[in-house]
Amino acid sequence: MILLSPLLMLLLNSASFKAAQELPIINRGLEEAALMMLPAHKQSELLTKPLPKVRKVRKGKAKVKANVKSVQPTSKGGFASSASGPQSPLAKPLHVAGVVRIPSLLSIPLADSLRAHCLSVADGADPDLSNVLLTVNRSDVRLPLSDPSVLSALDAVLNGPLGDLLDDVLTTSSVLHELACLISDPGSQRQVLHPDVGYTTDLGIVTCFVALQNINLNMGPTIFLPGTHKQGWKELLDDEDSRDDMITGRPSSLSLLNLGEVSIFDGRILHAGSANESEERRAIFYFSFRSPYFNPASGTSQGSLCKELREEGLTLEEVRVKCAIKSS
Ligand SMILES: O=C(O)CCC(=O)C(=O)O
Repeated sequence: MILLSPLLMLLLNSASFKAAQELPIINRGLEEAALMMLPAHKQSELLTKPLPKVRKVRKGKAKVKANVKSVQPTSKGGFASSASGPQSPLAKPLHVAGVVRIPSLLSIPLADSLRAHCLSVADGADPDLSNVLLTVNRSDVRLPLSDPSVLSALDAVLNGPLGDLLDDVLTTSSVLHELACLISDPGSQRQVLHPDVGYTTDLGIVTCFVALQNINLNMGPTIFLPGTHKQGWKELLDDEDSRDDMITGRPSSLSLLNLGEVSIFDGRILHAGSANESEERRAIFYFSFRSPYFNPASGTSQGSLCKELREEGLTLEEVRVKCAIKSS
């Protein structure tokens, strides 16, 4: 083991050292941003798909079992319900684009109280931080499943259109993979485009980003390249000869969200957090679930989940039950 002097440790942890280390990523992020400003590049806002009125209300375990049985892996890059077809109107848009948005999912009081909790954890003593791409003015704080604000928020968002979507595309026996809050402070730089998982033929991980305040253009909205969860796009991104043309030619969507809105994405899609050029902190509460059939490809990181929850391996249905009990 190499023993580093306290002075060297201080230097390695200092913001200026980190900034120097991160410079190549920052520079590439700036190049990508410039490519997206070219007239040939089409950028738009990530839009919501109109949802049909109300679908049937979740009714206990009978429906849960039926869902688990009906969902089978396909060889076309997703999971599909075999017997009755997908129940959620968002299953197909997620399969096609790799990202969808749901408006007004979390009420303003729940979102406000969750934001206050997340910021107090982040600013408190010894937050449980995980690795994030570009750490200067940006942090990823793992959250336990214990605070009433976290339980109530999850209870609200997992019962409704988002819960239906997860049931359909991953099944109720999918496993909690991440539970955290991403905070990007004023001055945080644009990340480079990346997927969260190495490519697999079938959908493995679905991540949900819940906006804990409005996220407008200068607050660093997440940028998605719809359709790039399919095979081949990551290779084009990794190839210096093809990556610039790919970025210019592929339309991008900006996840401009209102407080309580959610973007939901396939872990394979190319995306990046953009620079926060505002004076406000941007906090995103997020969680992901992984399919029980998921077999991670190389390049898949562990995911941002605290140790206790990783060991517990809670399923979607178990998370629902836990949140319903504790938040009632
Ligand atoms: O900050 C964001 O909007 C996205 C963050 C992200 O994709 C990451 O840290 O891997």
